[in-house]
Amino acid sequence: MTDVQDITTDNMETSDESIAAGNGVLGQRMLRKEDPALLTGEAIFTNDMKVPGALYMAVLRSPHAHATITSIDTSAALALDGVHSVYTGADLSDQWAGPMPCAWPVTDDMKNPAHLPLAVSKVAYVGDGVACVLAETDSIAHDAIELIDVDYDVHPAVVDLEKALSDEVIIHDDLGTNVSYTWPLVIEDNEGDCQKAMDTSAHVVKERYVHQRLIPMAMEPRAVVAMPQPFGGDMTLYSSTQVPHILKVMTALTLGIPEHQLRVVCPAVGGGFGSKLNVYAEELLCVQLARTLGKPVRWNEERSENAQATIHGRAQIQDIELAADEQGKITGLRVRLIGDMGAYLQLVTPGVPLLGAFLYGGVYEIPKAFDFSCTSVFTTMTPTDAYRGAGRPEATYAIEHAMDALARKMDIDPLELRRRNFIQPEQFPYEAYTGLVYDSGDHDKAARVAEEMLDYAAMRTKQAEQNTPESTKRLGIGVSTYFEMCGLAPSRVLASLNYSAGGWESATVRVLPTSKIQVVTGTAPHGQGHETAWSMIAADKFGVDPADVDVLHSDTAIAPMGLDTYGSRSLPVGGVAISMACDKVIDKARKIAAHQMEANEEDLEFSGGTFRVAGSPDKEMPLAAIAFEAFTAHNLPDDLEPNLEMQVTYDPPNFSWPFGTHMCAVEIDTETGNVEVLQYIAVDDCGNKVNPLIVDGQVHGGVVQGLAQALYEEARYDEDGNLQSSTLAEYLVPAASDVPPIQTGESVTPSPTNSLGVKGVGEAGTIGAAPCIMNAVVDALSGLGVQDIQMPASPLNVWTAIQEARNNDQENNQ
Ligand code: MCN
Repeated sequence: MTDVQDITTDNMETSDESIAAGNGVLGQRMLRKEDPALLTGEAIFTNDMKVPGALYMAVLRSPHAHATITSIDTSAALALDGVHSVYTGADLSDQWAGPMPCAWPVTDDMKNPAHLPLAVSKVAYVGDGVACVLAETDSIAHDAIELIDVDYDVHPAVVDLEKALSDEVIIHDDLGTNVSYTWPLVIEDNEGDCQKAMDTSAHVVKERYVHQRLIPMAMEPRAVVAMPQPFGGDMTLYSSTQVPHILKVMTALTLGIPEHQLRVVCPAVGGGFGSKLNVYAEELLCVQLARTLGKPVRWNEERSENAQATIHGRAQIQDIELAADEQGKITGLRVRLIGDMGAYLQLVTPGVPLLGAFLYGGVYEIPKAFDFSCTSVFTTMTPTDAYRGAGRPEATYAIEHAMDALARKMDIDPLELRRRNFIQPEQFPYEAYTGLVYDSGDHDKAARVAEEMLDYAAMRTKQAEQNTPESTKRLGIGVSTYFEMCGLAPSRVLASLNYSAGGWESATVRVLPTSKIQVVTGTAPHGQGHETAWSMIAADKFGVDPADVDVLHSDTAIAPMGLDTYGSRSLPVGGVAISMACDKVIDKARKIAAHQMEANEEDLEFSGGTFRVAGSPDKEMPLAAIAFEAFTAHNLPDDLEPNLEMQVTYDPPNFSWPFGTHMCAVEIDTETGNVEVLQYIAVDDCGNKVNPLIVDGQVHGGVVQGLAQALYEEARYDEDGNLQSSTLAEYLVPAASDVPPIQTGESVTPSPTNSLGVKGVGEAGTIGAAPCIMNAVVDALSGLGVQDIQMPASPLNVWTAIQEARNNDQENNQ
């Protein structure tokens, strides 16, 4: 068990020694290679780039949530000194070969409104782009957009999901409805009748949960530089994106650019959390205007602009019914979801609720009496899309919060209720009620580790003593368990969900003539430490120091094939591809070594970077010598191509299924409503770990984002559709001082579906944390009659819930 806050340089130095020996690199807590440049300000981000002759773009955004543009006068902006040009949506409307891309048309009849990089006749949210200015400097461009005069005919905003469903105000006239789609998860051989379970089971809980909108708030807002290359039609797009490859394909399609003439590069990227898994209007505008003008065009997003113009996450209403027998064994589950798409469909907007659909059963043995459907609607707010976890934190919240409600109803311990329903280790691989197969799991083990770390029984005793009717400091204990679905693959399964891309990843591994190693990956890290982790995988395979491995990524000219980084896929798909490519290189090196040493390939052993002939200790050949032989090609086996380089494209046979248990203790001041998290324990089982230090960091960051949803963050809109939390003064991202100590516990259940035995971890913390904390909050207050609290459990929301419970109590006693 490791306390994240206990990680010292000392224990890393110990690890580094064993890494240097080239043995057992995997599993070491190696410091991240990429961090010195990031921490000392040496790393180059897109907006740091010096681009001589570039024009700066600023975008004029709609101040209205829903309006028809009746006229635009750009003359004053054009007259400003330093302004190069001004474009309205109408000026550019014939420049696009296609609309803004949506890659996930979840149903055949899904409604997708016309969406262009700049609105032409109507705007549908505050922040919708209306016109853009190109100028000599950023500040002139921003001054100029203030001078553009736009007349609007303002229509009512739609910020309430149920009102949106009523179609009282239609946002996109041509669609005739605000409903984008309804998607039911149809369970084949559905023997169990969900309604029958609800009608006949001993216990049924029926709950409504509302996931507030969240703003991803990556540390670096978005930035773009589009640079036409001299002497040719080629274009380089630099973007703070997490999907350079997807961006390249989609930009080529949307702008009609021959794909081979487009290169996408991500300089250092300061976080994304899903918000940079997209193709944005500003990327398309910069490329198109740079093409038209033959000059570089750049754009840098401001923080408040980021809050409005970059996608939001969550924003769902869940109605969940959970039925159980006398013993608490689940007998049926029904979920009705309303998803808020915002004004338009971005890249994967419609698919987000589907990603959760398969996880409403949590880690439990669920009968096929499962009934799910999701209806997604347009509103006049910023489009939503994938935000860390994308659908899976929402699903986990629903089942885990409902399990607590059921435990309260049955008056049994919530951990005990969970145990009665866990899928048992011997049942894996386990075909779930959805037809998907969970690869491996040991839920009781993860729960036991967390239970011991919190000293659950002692904490319950303390709670019973502390939570007297007079107490103003009430203790709450939170439990949540989860199954995650990540590393989304194989590609043909994604096809069955109508997803337009595949789930594979590509890797090239080459041993250079001087025996240094290059790994080329299709993943695109933006904070996950891939340079370190991928170096460790290759170093472990070749028996070298990770410092001798270089990882090349995030440039489509260098890593032409890839599907990038999201969905905690990079290790279980991209990392495994690297491992497989290393094996292929070693196989080739073996042929050269056998040829040179006049031995049989089968007699060669490879360890510590050297091939040895079994039984002849003096006959050996190091990788360095083989690499040079492969380079000179003077004496290679017949039919063997020179050079040591191999490529692999890996399409995994299944998703990867991480799981875990989180527990926490909170103390609530009933007089102020303040929630203090006293202790937080995260046991996240992601199979074998490449680098436990990175894993802890990922879990730590993820937990903070779940805690942020539970206690702090909320994108608030007024009824006219104005975002009221567009600065960091109003949108409460937790500060370091708000973060409790987070302890991570050890549980390792390897995945049987890949050779490294790994599962993803990038979203795990976020998935476990919000239900854990909210369960603790309700646990602390249920003795006062509080049934539930709307997230975020801010002091005001908590205090109000306590007062309401007291008032209800008084009314009932009258
Ligand atoms: N890892 C490991 N052993 C495991 C699992 C993972 O050592 N068993 C390491 C990997 O080698 C990798 C890191 O953990 O270095 C995360 O790997 P993985 O779970 O494959 O996730 P991805 O690299 O695909 O990252 C995506 C994931 C997502 S979906 C979001 S959102 C997210 C996240 O990662 N956004 C982040 N973590 C983030 N971290 C930072 N700093 N910034 C973001 O924007």
